[in-house]
Amino acid sequence: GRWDTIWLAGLRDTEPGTIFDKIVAGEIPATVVKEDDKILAFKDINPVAPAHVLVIPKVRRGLTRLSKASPEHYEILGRLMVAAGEIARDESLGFGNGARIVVNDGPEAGQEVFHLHVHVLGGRAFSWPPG
Ligand code: IU
Repeated sequence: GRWDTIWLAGLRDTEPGTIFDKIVAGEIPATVVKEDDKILAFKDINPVAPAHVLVIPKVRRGLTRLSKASPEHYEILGRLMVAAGEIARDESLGFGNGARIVVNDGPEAGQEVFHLHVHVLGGRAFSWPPG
């Protein structure tokens, strides 16, 4: 089925897929706000800001976390960042007055889902340094 197709597309991954593969496959519903052939952006199910969108590569291809990135990922990383920037200025999603754009890399940094994702947070002020 479609799940197997997506699983096989990530052949170089040695780690199992995550719930984000099922969101990409449409097997778990998500509020999609942006999509193209390579990336998917959807509202976080447990938002920590009035506007909270996740941007992910549709196929993980080794990017369990950002620190796995290498030059083979230049294109997808560019697409993720451009999409994050477009979302960060989308007033219809509650953005437009500054955003916090975050990648949590690893458990110590709070990463829970091991399929690279960019958090785009907005609709409130953010402190620095982050918690
Ligand atoms: P983290 O950086 O790995 O901690 O971020 C994972 C995010 O994925 C977190 O904000 C969750 O609320 C979010 N999420 C989701 O939107 N839908 C899901 O089904 C699951 C997690 I599981």
